[in-house]
Amino acid sequence: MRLKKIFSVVLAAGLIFAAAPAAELTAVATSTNNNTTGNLKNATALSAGKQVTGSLTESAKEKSYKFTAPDSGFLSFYIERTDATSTNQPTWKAEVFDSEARMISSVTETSFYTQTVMVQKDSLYYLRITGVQNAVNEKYGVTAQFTEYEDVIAGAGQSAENPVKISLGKKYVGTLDSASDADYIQLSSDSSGYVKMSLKKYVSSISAKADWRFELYDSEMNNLYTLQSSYQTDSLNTENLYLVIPAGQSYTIKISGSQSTAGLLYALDTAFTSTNLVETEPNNSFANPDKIKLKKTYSGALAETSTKDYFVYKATKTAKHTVNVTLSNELEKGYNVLVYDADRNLVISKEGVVKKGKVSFKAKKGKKYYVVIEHAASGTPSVNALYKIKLTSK
Ligand SMILES: [Ca+2]
Ligand SMILES: [Ca+2]
Repeated sequence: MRLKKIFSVVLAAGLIFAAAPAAELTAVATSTNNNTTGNLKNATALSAGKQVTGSLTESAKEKSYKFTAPDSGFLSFYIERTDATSTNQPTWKAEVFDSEARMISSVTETSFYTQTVMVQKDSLYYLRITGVQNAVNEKYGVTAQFTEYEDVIAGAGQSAENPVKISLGKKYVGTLDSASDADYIQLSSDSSGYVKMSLKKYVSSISAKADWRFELYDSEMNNLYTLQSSYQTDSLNTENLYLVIPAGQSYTIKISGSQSTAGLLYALDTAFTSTNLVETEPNNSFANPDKIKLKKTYSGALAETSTKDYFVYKATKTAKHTVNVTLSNELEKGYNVLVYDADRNLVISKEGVVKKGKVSFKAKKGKKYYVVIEHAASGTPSVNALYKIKLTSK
């Protein structure tokens, strides 16, 4: 029942977004007018899902409503003409304000949803209805459409310096208010492991194309990778993005969009798997390799930039050794696996491992060997995989 409700609300909102002229959806970030001293102060309280009817007159040209979120979730208002016998084509303007009377959105139509906003528990929102055309004495109905969601990414004033902190393993829903809006989301973990992320449209049946830009940064805001979801094979989903994280490190996700994504809900999922043996970036050259031991499995991921991972092994015996590499999912181009000796001479390499591969070499006891994982030479660097390496010997 609840799922059905979520679906219908979001679907209807999405259809309105798709159909309405773009200019009407432009969000206005701030308003210098202090609207709380005007009509908003006397706003009528709305309860979720319960329609309230009203009409405007010559003397009362606008009416205001307010809604207090009972929980975190997403909110839009629905306004419709309720007098079926009227032959007029009334149009109303509906403006949504936050508790500080800053305008969030403005839509002008006959029957319509306002732009969806993500809301936190106990936050207050105002709706102001003004007549635009043929609206005098026309009856309308107004409904606060509120859908609870346990983990909503909301909050004004997000920036790289002030990101929203999220917990790994939970699903989050967010939205970009306008073409210039961006969400900054910070994640970290007390234990080492890897994160499998996905960014999707929350309701994939909405036909509007999502072209979010997904960027991942380390704690010093070095860009690790950037994905434009519309360039992915499945343009509605950005899946299997892996990030290997050592304990205590934090990372920032930036989600930005365009006019077409304004008001669309996105779902961000960050599944976390705890594992002790992970690479530690930066490990991008012979100067800073990760030490590895025989018969242990290490997890790593390649970013778009800083594209190599170096590991070093000191042979415990003279024998044939094998580097086994397994990718979490099959890639088109894959990764190269290279082995160098202590003098940095290439010993052996295997190019373009797309799912599983291995290289063997003869190691001498006490000597150092480097194992390097890099993107296959040609094509777009693929960041949609986790790799595991394990060194074995005869
Ligand atoms: Ca790496
Ligand atoms: Ca690296």
